[in-house]
Amino acid sequence: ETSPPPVPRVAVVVFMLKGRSVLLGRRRSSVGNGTFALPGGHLEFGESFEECAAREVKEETGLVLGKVEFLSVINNVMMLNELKKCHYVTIFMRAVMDEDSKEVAMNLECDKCYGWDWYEWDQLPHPLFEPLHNMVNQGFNPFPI
Ligand code: 8DG
Ligand code: MG
Ligand code: MG
Repeated sequence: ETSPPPVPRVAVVVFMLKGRSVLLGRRRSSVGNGTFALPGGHLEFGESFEECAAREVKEETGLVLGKVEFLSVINNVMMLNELKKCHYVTIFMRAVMDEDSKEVAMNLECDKCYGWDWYEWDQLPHPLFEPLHNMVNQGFNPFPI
């Protein structure tokens, strides 16, 4: 009954790019269940954005990141239901994979994700996870050129 007051949290998510494709997974979560989202998660105490990006991608997909770059940040407040909101400051990073890399994204957290796959930027699946959907709709493009 006496839940602590809600606070904003920091999340780090990663645009994994390969050719013109991006890595997305269908969420298995009370937040955005069934929607397609980037790999990522909560910033831990003392971590850099780069460290958090590499850790979350490794934990969720097994992929090992090389160079990781900062891309953008959003302040994202989502209604969970009529009474409850969640608030994330989400840091978007980018990691470019070798286009002909044969490395496979494994679904290492089956309880949180239905599986990972590469999707062409021009043919993104839907529904996209709300914060990602909003960025794409505003014309955001994660590719270097
Ligand atoms: P953790 O326990 O591993 O730290 O967390 P997680 O279970 O991996 O958290 P998450 O839900 O995957 O990510 C944390 C929050 O980040 C999520 O609830 C909302 C915010 N977020 C966005 N956009 C995206 C996105 O595209 N993908 C992911 N995974 N999270 C996102 O704002
Ligand atoms: Mg995680
Ligand atoms: Mg996650």
